[in-house]
Amino acid sequence: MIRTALLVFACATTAQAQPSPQVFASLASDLDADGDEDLAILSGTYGAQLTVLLADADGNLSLALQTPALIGSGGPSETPSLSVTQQGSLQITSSNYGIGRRKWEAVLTIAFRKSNFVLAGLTWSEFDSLTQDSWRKCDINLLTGVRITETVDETVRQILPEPAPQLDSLSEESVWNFCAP
Ligand SMILES: [Ca+2]
Repeated sequence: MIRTALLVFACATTAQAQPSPQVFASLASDLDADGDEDLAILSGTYGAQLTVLLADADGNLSLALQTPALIGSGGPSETPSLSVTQQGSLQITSSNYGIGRRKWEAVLTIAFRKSNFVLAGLTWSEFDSLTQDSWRKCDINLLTGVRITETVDETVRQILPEPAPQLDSLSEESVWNFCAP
């Protein structure tokens, strides 16, 4: 069932206009902790968007989430990836070490809370390859609101007022803004 769904999804996305969206990664795991294996797909062109299909007890998959692009799809040889944490949350990792001066890597942690998928955590690191000591790191727990940013000069701990945002309300820009200076 999951393999068939992935093939149908891949054919549907590659049939669209140029530049063709592609499937960057897919992963089968129980994402809503009901005991049935679900399917997550990361796809897009310049940005990676997340699709989640949840399985019922008979193994039938239904669309539970389809986000806008949440994060850049990175350098040409750096494919965004999906993984699952020990707690069962989904993680999207994307990076750009290949193009331009600004190098970056981001990890988005997505949790299932109160029947919704939310952005629960975000880590971001970046540096300018032509400027010494220009690195900057950001680590946010969006369930608690704690944001820690680090540079060569300082570490700053803040509390953000917003709760964990639902994923379909986000964009690449709004995800970045959580970590913006
Ligand atoms: Ca499940």
